[in-house]
Amino acid sequence: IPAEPSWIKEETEETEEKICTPKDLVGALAINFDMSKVEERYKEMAVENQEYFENGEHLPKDCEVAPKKNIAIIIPFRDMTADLFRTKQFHYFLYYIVPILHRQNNHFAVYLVNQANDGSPFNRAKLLNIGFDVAKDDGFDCFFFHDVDLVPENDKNIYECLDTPRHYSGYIDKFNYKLPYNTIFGGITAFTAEAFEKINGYSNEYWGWGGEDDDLERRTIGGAKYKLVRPSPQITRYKMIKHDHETSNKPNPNRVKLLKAWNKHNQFDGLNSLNYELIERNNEVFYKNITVDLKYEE
Ligand code: UDH
Ligand code: NGS
Repeated sequence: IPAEPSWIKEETEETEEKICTPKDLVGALAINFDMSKVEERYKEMAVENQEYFENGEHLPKDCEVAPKKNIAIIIPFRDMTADLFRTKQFHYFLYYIVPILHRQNNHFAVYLVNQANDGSPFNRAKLLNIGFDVAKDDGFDCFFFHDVDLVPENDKNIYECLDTPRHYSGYIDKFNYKLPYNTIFGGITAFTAEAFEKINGYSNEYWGWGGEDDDLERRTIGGAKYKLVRPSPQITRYKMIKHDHETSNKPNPNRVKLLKAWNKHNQFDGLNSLNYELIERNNEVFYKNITVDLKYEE
């Protein structure tokens, strides 16, 4: 049996009184992505925030974290761009999210789950299942499945898990802060471990762009009968870092067929069929860096 992580403490009467609460939230934030300034800004953020981190985890001070507030932010990732544009997006993401979540004052870690460059198509959903698997093993109990290019515009957009899973990124500048369609479930979702296991996680079978998020919606709403819940449209707004769609992530020609048959494979395709190889794992100051082989078979 692995040793309990040091931040898991027994509940006592004293700790109940010292539950962590957000500190100094400011509301709406000015977000802008000037790509020529990203590394400079990232360094500024690093100097100001590194003291709050240990082993790639943010630890709140002088309080106890409530259950479902040990938050793992799982980012599906592969950067095959010549100018390392996805990596720059990730640095902007950290530049904005770290101070926001520091003020929200919880225990959190960002997991950057890298798909090894072995010629396989990108598989966002499988990377997210793997991030869940690793982070749950590390003791986290609240999971944000989070695209790298979305940044909250308001720090009152509280990152936490309720019993019902929630779609966080319904209101994005790119879509004029309107839902492009009612059942959209892409971008960012938040699940407790119980809820994610109940739906068997994502399908592992979506190789290439599209459909895996709609499949997750079918499992969550159609299969497990959760209500489709989104936090406040006024507060939960996101800015997307603009970019071209990468040629290395072509639309998946099988996605519509797979999606139509979602309830024929959800029972045996997901967390319970997840196979992968962990190639490398390092704790950086602000995140946990994981590289995995997805075992792609043509
Ligand atoms: N991602 C990578 N590398 C890739 C592709 C995707 O890291 O090569 C990650 C990244 O976290 C990104 C997420 O997967 O935020 C989703 O990628 P996406 O390209 O599906 O979505 P995004 O919102 O772009 O970045 C939407 C482009 C619309 C393309 C329409 C195709 N018909
Ligand atoms: C749907 C895709 C989703 C995608 C959404 C928004 O059509 O995966 O568009 O895409 N579903 C299928 O292809 C079956 S976006 O405009 O953000 O690129 O998330």
